[in-house]
Amino acid sequence: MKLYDSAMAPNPRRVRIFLAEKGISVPVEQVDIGKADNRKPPFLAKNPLGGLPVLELDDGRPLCESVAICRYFEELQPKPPLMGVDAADKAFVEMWQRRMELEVFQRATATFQNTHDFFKGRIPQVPEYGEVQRKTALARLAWLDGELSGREFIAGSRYTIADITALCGIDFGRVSGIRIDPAWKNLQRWHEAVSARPSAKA
Ligand SMILES: N[C@@H](CCC(=O)N[C@@H](CS)C(=O)NCC(=O)O)C(=O)O
Repeated sequence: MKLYDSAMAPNPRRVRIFLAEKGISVPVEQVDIGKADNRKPPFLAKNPLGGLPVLELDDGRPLCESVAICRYFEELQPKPPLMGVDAADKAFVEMWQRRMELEVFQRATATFQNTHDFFKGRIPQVPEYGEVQRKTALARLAWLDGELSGREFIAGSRYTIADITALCGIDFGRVSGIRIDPAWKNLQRWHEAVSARPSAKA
């Protein structure tokens, strides 16, 4: 199999961290988003939507969507569990993963896409929409700070894919002015802890 990756982009980072936590290594090929190589025919044959990452399976099928790729590796190698261990735990991890994706990660990427020069001329931008996303992302971080007052990680006492999605969303948000307020002590404590894991460098 082969992972089509982009070292600078937040979605591929989610998969790289997930793999590092599992201790799995796979062949990787970088795709240059800056040169829009992901929007050209050879790559579009793998993912017509142009998004990274893509995992090409041994039989040649391109598996797209970061969480689907993580799910594949979770099934191949369940330990350490990053997507829950029993019916209720799996459901709660899914709940928090979805919340982190929709409320933090996607708001950070929507802010970037709608306000940053990188996307000027590449996609239609609506800066006002980006500003709304920035403000909402910050409100969600304040909410998350409160949630983390009673537990170590996003979905409970164990590190999961929800932590990975939140970390990648928050770190990517920095370039768009989405930062952890020093008053948010719980979120700060959590961010320091998950950033200190070796996988965060993946
Ligand atoms: N929903 C997809 C999103 C994939 C995506 O949009 N990836 C970004 C990188 S974070 C990308 O390829 N951006 C470049 C572009 O859209 O041209 C996933 O979860 O993997």
